[in-house]
Parts: sequence; C-alpha cells; structure tokens
Amino acid sequence: GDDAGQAHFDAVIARDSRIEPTDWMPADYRHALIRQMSQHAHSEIIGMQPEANWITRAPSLKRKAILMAKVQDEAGHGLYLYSATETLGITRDEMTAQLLAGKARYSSIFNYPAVTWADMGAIGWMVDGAAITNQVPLCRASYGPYARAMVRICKEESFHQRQGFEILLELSHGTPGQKAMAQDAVNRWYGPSLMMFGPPDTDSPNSQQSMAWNIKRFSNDELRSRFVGMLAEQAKVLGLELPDPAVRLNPDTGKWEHGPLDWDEFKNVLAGRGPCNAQRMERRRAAHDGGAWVREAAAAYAAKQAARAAQ
Ligand code: FAQ
Repeated sequence: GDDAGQAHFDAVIARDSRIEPTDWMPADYRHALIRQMSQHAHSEIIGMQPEANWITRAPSLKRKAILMAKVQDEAGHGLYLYSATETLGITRDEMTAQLLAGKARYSSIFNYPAVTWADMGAIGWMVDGAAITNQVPLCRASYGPYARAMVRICKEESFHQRQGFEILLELSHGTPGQKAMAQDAVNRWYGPSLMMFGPPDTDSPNSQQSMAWNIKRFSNDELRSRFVGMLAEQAKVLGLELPDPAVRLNPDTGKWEHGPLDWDEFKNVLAGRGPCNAQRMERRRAAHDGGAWVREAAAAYAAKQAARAAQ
C-alpha cells in the first residue's frame, strides 16, 4: 500500500540511496522529475539549433567534423533523457506534444543567437561549462535512471567544453580581429550562461523540495558561484576578460561573487519573448512535421513485425 511505499521511499532518501522505476514514489516526486528531466531533454534537442547554424560555415574540415560530432552528441543526450523520463510513466510523444504546444520549458540559453564563429567557442566554453557544473552533482540524483544517464552525458559535455575552450584559445592568439571576435562572444554569452542556473535562491520555488529529495544537491546560487570561479581562472589562460568587474573570490566566505544579472531579461526569455524563442519553436515544429513520414514508417514496420510474431 501507499503507507509501506512511503516508508520505503523515505528510508531510501534518508540513507541517500536510489529510487528505481519499479519502486513506489510520491506523485509530487514523480512530477518534479518529469518536469526537470523533460525540460533537460528538450534543452538538448533545441540546443542543437544555435550550433547547427554554423556547421556549413565552420572554418575548416576539422572544425566542421568536430562541430557535427558535438551536435550529434546533443541529439543523443536528448534521446537518452527522453528514455529515462519515460520510465516515470510519460511517453516521448506526450513530452514532444508539450514542447510543441509551448507548455514545456527548455533552457533559456538556447533563445540567444549564435552570430559569429567565436560563438561556437563561447557556447562550448560557457554553456557546456555551466551544463557540467550543474550536471556533475546530478550524477548523484536520487532517481536511478536520471543519475546514470548523467554520468555518460557529463563525460561528453567535458569534451564539448574543452573544444569550446580550444576554439577561443586559438582565436585569442590569432589576429587582433579574431581576438576581438572572441572577446565579443564572451561578452554576449556571459550573462545568459550565468542565468542558466536558474533564479536566485530567494526566488527559486522548486529548490528546497528538490534538495530534500536529493534530486538537486546544491542551490542555484551555489552552482553559479562555482561556475564564475571556473570562468575567472580559465579566462586568464585564454587571455580574455569577463565583462563583469565585480567578479572576485570573497576571502571571508571562500565563495566567488559576480555583479548583478538582468533577471527581467531572464523572465522575458522564459515568457517566450527572448531574441530567438519564436525561431527555435518554429524550427522544432518544422523538423517534427518533416519527420512524420519516418514515424509512420516505423509504426507500420512495428505493426507488421507484431502481426508476424502473432501468426
Ligand atoms: N531556463 O525553482 P527553480 C544543456 C524555470 S544544459 C528555463 O530554480 P529548478 C547542454 C524552472 O523550470 C541546459 N527555465 O527551478 C547543452 C522553474 O519553472 P517551473 C539544460 C528555467 O528546476 C549545451 C522556474 O524557472 N540543463 O542542455 C531556467 O529547481 C550546449 C523556477 O526555477 C538542465 O535542464 C532556465 N535556465 O532549477 C546542449 C539541467 N532556470 O517548472 C546543447 C537540469 C529555471 O516551476 C548545447 N535542470 N527555470 O514552471 C536543473 O538542474 C534545474 O531544473 C534548473 C532549475 C537548475 C535549470
């Protein structure tokens, strides 16, 4: 019954162990996971767009091959996460319908445009850097399928982060024009990448419960502070500046601090009014419609196989 289920669930969480798909779980826990995991999956799929935009314009064959591999990894992460979310009793079709109807969120960061080649560097260094900072603790999330998916995804994200860093390193040691392009990309992606961690702790309605359930291990501000520290140290190696004079390691708290972020802009992006929201959704809908024949063919094939097996 539910009482025994709840007692088992509480005990598993208390000893910091894993909940598996066949275990009883509270409806709110299931719902919180579906929300976060499907948002995460949608982010990977929508997140392919800003970079796919540069595949045909990558400056060399080597860069093109690397970028294609990275974008394919993102498709893989999305599919992996949809599968993990399906273990909670929602179908991929339902999740896709929620996304296409504008009812499901995806990360704010993918509503910004990738305007120069240096943006491929900044996305890898900062966006994937933020993703790793956020996702390494999720490898210890209490829901087994999510935690296990994160282990593999984080390995690929660290490759992505290094390739972005390397693009920026090469540009910053290139011509003055290339260095300026790298600096401009870092300037534009800095604020949005810090906001990927979500609203400040004082304004984060889900954090407390998610942390009590061992889904989240650290608060949004804690992870943001760690990320700023990583950027500050690596920017020195890159020879680039962070566009934030307030970045410093506070000697009293031992924490990295940053200047104010534009939370009105964040709210606008979440409300669908960011620079590329409409374009991203339109592209996603077109891709979904364009793939209809593949889904129909796969369904027809599955039906034929099932009919044959039943004979
Ligand atoms: N964008 O109460 P909280 C990637 C929403 S990495 C949009 O603090 P929570 C890799 C939040 O859903 C990006 N919405 O929420 C890649 C909530 O709304 P709701 C994906 C946001 O869940 C790299 C409301 O605000 N990573 O894709 C954002 O405790 C390069 C209140 O916020 C993940 O999804 C945002 N930035 O904490 C791919 C990681 N922040 O549902 C391609 C997993 C907050 O109540 C290229 N997710 N909201 O209506 C998480 O860790 C958490 O869900 C947070 C938000 C930290 C994002």
